[in-house]
Amino acid sequence: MFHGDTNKRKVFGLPEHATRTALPHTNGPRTHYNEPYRLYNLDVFEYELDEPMALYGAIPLVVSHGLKSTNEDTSSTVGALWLNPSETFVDVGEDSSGTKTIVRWISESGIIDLFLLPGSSPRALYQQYGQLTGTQELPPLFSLGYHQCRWNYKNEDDVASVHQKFEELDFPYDVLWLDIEHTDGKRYFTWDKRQFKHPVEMQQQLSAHGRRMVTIVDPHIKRDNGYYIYKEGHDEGFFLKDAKGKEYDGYCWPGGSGYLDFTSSTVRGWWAQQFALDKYKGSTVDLFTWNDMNEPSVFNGPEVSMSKDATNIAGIEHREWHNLYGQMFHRSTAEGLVLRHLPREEVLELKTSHPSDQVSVDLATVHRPFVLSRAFFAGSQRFGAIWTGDNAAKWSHLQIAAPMLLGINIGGLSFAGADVGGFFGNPSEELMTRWHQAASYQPFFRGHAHLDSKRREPWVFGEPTTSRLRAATMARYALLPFWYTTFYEASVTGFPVMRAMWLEFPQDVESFGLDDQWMIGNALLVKPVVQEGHTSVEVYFPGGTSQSARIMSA
Ligand code: NBV
Repeated sequence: MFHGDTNKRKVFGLPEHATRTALPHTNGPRTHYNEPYRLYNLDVFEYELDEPMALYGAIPLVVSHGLKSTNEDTSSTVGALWLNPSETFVDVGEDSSGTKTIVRWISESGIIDLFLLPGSSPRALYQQYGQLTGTQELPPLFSLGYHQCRWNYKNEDDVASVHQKFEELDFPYDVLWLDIEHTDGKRYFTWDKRQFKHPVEMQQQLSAHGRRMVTIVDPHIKRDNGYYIYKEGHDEGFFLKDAKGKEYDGYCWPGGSGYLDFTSSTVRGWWAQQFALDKYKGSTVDLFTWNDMNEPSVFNGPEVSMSKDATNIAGIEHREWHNLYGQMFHRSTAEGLVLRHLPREEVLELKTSHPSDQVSVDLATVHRPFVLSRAFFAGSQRFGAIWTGDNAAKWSHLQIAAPMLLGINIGGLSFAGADVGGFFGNPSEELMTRWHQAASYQPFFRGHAHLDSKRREPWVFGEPTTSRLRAATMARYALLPFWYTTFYEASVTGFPVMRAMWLEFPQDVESFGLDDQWMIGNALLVKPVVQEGHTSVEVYFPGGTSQSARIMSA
């Protein structure tokens, strides 16, 4: 229960939901949703907006911020972390007198492990939350630039020509991504031998121009004895088991697939070693990783996920740790990208002493990993970036991106973004432009598109769109030192990078509900145009007397 006039106090957090940043109520006099917020990591096909339904990630942190009822000149920020990774429902409402905000938690399993964060300033709250779950990993600088992705860049020629076009147009970008089709039959850590014959040379050509590459590595492992990852994992007994005690067999991209037990530190240590440069054939130090489908997604499983009665090596049911699976996979991958810089003997020494818990801070600072994950839980900020999954090329999806990202940042996970342009469908020139402009002021900045969508690299629409997209990207690059510094601050203090206005202006009641404008760090106020046909926006400037200005945009 959070005390204080509910007209001057709001509740935030509980990502990931496609809803407003200030959480609409799920019961009480101002009910907006008839169901509680659900926290259960799922691969949701074409998700709906304005819904409390579960999405890919779950952070069971609620933050209440508002004016103190005893002294309305001051504010208080308090939080509660319900540390439980099993399926959880959360009701948010208020009492009939409007003086108390009531939050109710129901989890399927686990113990009651509730941490109360007394705040009472936003910064104090994030210091407390950072001590509990860790602060944002400091990303390598390149990963704060623009990323170009598509399902799929088809072959080495395609990669070379996309790269070349960026060069020709003097269009800044840092990373080119390869989706699942680059593999040999969706066997991760392998390459399609016809389309990607020279992976090392391909990466070196990008490296020569200061660019990097990311390849996708999903957690479903093709059950094929000729595939070394499966064979080794199977022989070691590293896979999850079904209720009958047989190796769990789920259906996913490669067909019948096994799922490794990432709750085990031994398995995580083994997985991390797969990223060693001599193990991951065709990889170079400029290759980084994308972890998709790690809710985990199982096409023939309940709600497209893992059966709750599957068990890990320790014999504990999946229902107990479902929301942690993706994070443990993300963690082990990130550790792999650090360990690949160590000589093999040292890695083995680490393995025999303390599997993967021992990645030294120094090493991690020199060779910072970059891993993008779709699933997440409280603490995922320590392992890299996340994105909001399969959105659509619609104005409504551009509009919801900021509220969702602000909510995820309130959950302590700063390095977050939404697919620029929208994953499903085809954006118009105008939508593409507005999306790119907005996303250049959001932490993780990546253009991505579905296999069936039309090509939409920044030059595809022609002028004036190309120049507009380039101008937005240039603005991002001009501010890179500021982004990097703000991320550094987050890595030390835990304070989010993309800030809801109230995080910077905690006494400004008008700003509590705002989620179409935000702060980057404490210095930059952002308000993008996200309405079709609009060329100006009204910006709210906090500071006592309410002020706003209309700003015209190209
Ligand atoms: O790997 C293919 C896609 C990927 O492009 C997308 O970003 C992920 O969210 N992946 C989901 C699987 C298929 C989605 C229909």
